[in-house]
Amino acid sequence: MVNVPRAASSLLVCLVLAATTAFASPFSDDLAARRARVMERLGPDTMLVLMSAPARAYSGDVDYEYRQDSNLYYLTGITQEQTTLVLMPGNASKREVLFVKDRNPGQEHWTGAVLSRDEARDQTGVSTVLSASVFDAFMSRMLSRRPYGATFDEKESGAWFAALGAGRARLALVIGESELGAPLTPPQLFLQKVRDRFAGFVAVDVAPELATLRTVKTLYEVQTLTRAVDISADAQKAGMRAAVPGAFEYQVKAAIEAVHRAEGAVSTAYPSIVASGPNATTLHYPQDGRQIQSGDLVLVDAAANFGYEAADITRTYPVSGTFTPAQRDIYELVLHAQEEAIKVAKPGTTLSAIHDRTVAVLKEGLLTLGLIADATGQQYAMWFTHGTSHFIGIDVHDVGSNRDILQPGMTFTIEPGLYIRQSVLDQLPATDANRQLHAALQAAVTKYNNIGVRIEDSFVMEAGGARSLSQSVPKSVKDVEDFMQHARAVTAR
Ligand SMILES: [Mn+2]
Repeated sequence: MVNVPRAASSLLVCLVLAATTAFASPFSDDLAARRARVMERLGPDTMLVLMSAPARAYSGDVDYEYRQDSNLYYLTGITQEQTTLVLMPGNASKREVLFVKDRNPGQEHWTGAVLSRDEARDQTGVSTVLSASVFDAFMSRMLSRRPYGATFDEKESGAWFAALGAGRARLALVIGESELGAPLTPPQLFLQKVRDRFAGFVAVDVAPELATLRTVKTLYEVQTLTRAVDISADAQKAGMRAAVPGAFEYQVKAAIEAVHRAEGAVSTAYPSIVASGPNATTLHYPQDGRQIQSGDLVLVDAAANFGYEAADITRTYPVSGTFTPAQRDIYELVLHAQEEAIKVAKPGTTLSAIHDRTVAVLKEGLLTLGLIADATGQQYAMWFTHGTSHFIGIDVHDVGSNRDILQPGMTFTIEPGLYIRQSVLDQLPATDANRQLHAALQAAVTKYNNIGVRIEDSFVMEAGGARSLSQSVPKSVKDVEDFMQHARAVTAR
């Protein structure tokens, strides 16, 4: 709705200003606004250098599917390798410079089209696009206060040169943590090189700054994520239809991922989890070869990456159409915990507070079910073994901290779960207190053993509270059972 007049006015601008003007789109407008916010925060003494992710080998000379660095994608939308963005907020007019690899028709015959510099300019809204082959020369000039070409001279880049001369220049990179023994990342290698050769600047890690910006989503991002969640919701329902007794987990997974691709998703947002029966007690169950048995619960944690926004949805459902009483006890407790957590998810609170509320509800319920003997301590953590929430966005576990104050535009999950495994009791350290605990809980653990339930939705924070984007996937006991009974009837025909 908002996009229609913006696109129309961009078209007029392009027609009037002719071919030299980049063709703006709602996406490139949003990218330009993101870069403007970054530059405002960095200030005129800073130069930002953001590098693309390296390609990674899968087997021999075959690479994994390429995945762009999330921060570079956030500011450029470019999904090809050998891309570098340089922002110089102090420059007179050319404050954004993009370096892209050169086109090469011979290579493109093998591996597909590469963006021309004009295409890169149109997609990103960055007006100065140079060849990746001149990046080193450009940086050498800029870091030694010498002009580059006819454009980046004293008049254009004087503020940066002055900052370097005065020793107050800041070179901003995504530096991150560096573990001894771990290979250096491209920005770490770059920093090593320029530190040896040039002076007058300090290196600063820009990751926290970018994280602060990325946690509050733009309208464009929320719209894109909403589409990612819609696709994922359709896929979850396809999975529920496919999960009949006798089907293999991989068949359910295939049904889900077919919907992702058919509706235009780039990929899954993370490896799909289809865990039937006891496999549901493995949080990130990676296999998919078990044949689903009648009476099983199936836990499906699967969602799509659409336009580099990652949805995240989990549902757990009975393949025979009806929860057993024991399955239902656990399911209703997890669902109740999620409902109570959603009530406290308002602007001004934190993911940490949402987790605390979830834990309180789970403790109360676990005590009632006999799965813990004491609700005041940490016994609940035998069965609830992960956090309740994380931010979602370009990364499925997106940037941001559990202590960030939640505000409108933030997107996150609420995903309580319970996983009942006999081995947890059996592995308690052999103390007198634990022997008593084991005896007290054994009957309930026998009753609920091998039941794993997780319920997860994707939310956007709004002024009035958290709004679920994934509510179209059945979730109440009645809705799930209705859907499964109907889905099975349809399949049986
Ligand atoms: Mn999640």
